[in-house]
Amino acid sequence: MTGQADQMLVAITGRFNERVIELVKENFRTVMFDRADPALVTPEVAAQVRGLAALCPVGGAFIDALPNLEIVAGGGVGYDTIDVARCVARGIVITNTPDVLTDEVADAAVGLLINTVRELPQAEAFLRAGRWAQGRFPLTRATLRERHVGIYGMGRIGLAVAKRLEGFGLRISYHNRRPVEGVSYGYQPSLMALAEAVDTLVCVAPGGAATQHAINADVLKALGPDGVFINVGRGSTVDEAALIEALRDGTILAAGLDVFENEPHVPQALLDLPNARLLPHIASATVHTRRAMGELTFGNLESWFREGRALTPVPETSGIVRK
Ligand code: NAP
Ligand code: 8YV
Repeated sequence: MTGQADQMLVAITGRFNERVIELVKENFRTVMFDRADPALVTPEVAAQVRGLAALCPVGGAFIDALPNLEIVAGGGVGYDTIDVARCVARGIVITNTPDVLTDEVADAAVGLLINTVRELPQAEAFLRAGRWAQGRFPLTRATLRERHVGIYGMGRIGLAVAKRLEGFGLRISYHNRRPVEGVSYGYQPSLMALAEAVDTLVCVAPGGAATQHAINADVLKALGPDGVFINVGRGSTVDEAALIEALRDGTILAAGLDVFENEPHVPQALLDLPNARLLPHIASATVHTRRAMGELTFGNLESWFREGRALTPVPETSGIVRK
């Protein structure tokens, strides 16, 4: 970086991507925080921080503790855990990591769907427990055949999931706030209408106030007793208590979840359910893709301070330019 970088600090909050930490430390004067807690920021540091690599949730109080902050570079594509309203009000640009993780997350969504419907993890556990010699693994009740899949959030990842499932010969419909141009899958004007039309719901919608608990008891009931629910979007989008009830009483058949309301805490009631396949938020978690995400997170900081523009600003802050 140029001389101006010597006058400033880039803060890193959280640790979830080592590649970001490595690149930011190599290129900027850096200050690290285990969490985005304003009580950890001294006045001297606060005055110098102009960039932030957000590798954990960042609330408005932390943003307001940094009066000269210009950019918050988020480490993932979802940015529901960054206080967007505060950043917009302060003229701070937020960036995320679109595209570089799309295929990885779509692969994981399809894998989770197959595991949920075909019970492959249970079949492996049966074999490993030495039960095969005593008899065959029972036939699974569910099949992917003839399923109608509804995608809630037909964006970059939703489209990649749809393309994969189309290759499996499955019928696809979707719901977004607006129909996607040039997409031939059936559009439903509401999430409820989508749930009524399909038997398999894949959530790839962003978290945040607009989608909070959108997948509720009524939506789950509409999927029916052969219904399967897959979530690789955000845990906040689901009423988890309603989902537990629906899985417990057979309102739906099964669920596959990579995301939860209160991560990393997963309710015991979900852990106890045999018809729930549960993953610890790993849909993008390969060395290859986390490296690409890390390089884009850093690339945004580098481009902002070197060129005066971010590479991938989120839509809410795309009009903000460096003064
Ligand atoms: P994207 O391209 O922005 O797609 C999001 C889609 O959701 C858009 O089509 C959008 O369409 C729709 N949407 C947004 N708000 C909505 C609402 N209130 N009601 C209905 N539809 C809505 O984003 P992406 O790259 O595909 O990523 C999607 C999400 O996946 C991320 O935000 C993140 O939460 C999650 N994710 C999870 C993992 C994981 O590890 N599990 C990894 C990556 C991403 P409209 O604007 O037309 O409504
Ligand atoms: C990350 C994700 O694991 O990009 C996203 O939105 O959910 C995942 O790729 C997450 O951001 C890490 O906190």
